[in-house]
Amino acid sequence: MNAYLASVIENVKTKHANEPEFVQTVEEVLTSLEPVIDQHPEYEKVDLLNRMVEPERMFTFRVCWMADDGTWHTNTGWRCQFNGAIGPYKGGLRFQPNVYPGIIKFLGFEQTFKNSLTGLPIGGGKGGSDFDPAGKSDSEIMRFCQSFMQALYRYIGPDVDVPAGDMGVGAREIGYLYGEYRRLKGAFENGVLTGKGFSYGGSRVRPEATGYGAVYYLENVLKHEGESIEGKTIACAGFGNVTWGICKKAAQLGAKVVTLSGPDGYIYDPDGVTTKEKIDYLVEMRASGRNKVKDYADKFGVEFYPGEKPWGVKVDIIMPSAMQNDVHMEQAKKIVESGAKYYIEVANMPTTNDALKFLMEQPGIIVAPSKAVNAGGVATSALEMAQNSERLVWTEEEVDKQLHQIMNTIYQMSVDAAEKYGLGYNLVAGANIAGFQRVADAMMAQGIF
Ligand code: 2IT
Repeated sequence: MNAYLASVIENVKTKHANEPEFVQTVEEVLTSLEPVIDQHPEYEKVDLLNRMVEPERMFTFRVCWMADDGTWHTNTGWRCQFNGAIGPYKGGLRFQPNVYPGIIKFLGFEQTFKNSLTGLPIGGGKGGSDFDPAGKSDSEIMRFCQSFMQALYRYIGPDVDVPAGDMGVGAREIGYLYGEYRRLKGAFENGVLTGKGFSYGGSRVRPEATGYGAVYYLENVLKHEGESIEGKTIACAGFGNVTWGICKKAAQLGAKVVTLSGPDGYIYDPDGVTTKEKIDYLVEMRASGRNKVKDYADKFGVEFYPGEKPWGVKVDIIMPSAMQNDVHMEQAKKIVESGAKYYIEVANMPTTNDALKFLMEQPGIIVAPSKAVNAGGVATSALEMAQNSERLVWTEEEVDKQLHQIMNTIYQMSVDAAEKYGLGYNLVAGANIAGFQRVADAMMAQGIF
């Protein structure tokens, strides 16, 4: 391997030994940049890569909140402003008990490349808390969000850093967060957050955008193989906002999602999650806070497999859309045995590096990376920012059209970037290279700091 690249990866491994998820994403991304670094000695000359793997800044703050029974609780909050070279920091907030700096940094690093790929002016950021929303009442969630924003508001702003949702943070939480921001600032600066409700500046199609974008990207991959999405079966994971959007768009286009998963196992619905009743039920399941996919099996009388993952079920397309490191080597082997031809990552870093490499080596499988496939979410967030700053509202058709175009462009840019560097049809390396190029150009132009 290129000696400079190897030394940067080594630095990160040493410095972040207690943050394996961050090491994992840095290793995955930097490895695929090898031909670029080989051909561009100017990056090594100014040690660009060690700057790229170091967040510009990161805040840690205390978040205290009162439970309904009057007891007080203390959590930790974080916001990582990873890279602002091409625009205000942009990225979601994740509320989940396993959140710690390693998760926030991995997500912030991925976000930097993903946001660059959208072609829109957004830098990379991420934040969250180790707060567990499961089983919390609506008033507990509101008090937590208000307290979180009391700490966060001084670091963000429409031209500074624009958070959004991620796991555990949906439209309800964004509403409470924005209400507190508005109260503190005494101004209607709604461009400070995206994923807002439509009544106070949210964008049409933002709720569906990640899932729709993933399907638009998938259509490009299928077209390359001379295939169409109609009649295809899809295995998804999770049952949150992203999976919901995939089910909805796939159903519109005549395909069907046949698996969903949760922490309790997975369900197999041979008819597909295709009717309005089934698709709407996903929203209800998520809102219930129970976090159990078995509810779907109980309601619609389909098979539930406790404690298992859906990888290995016979389908045409695999879309891991739940969370990081959902697919390890063991699941990757099952996927290969199942004969699926398309492995389309959707969640952030859903595949371990060894499993990803293994899948990419299989001649019969086409692999697409999440930072391209799920970029429609944040791209539509950027469209929300544009509408907020222009003080106007675009129609559903307008937003959807732009989202569709952006996804087509992301796909094409990835294809072209890999080809330019002699890597053939490699969507994974192509996305990393294309995402890197724009941030690198901007950093080089702005001088060293
Ligand atoms: O992972 C992601 O891209 C998000 N959670 C959405 C970020 C955003 O700012 O819309």
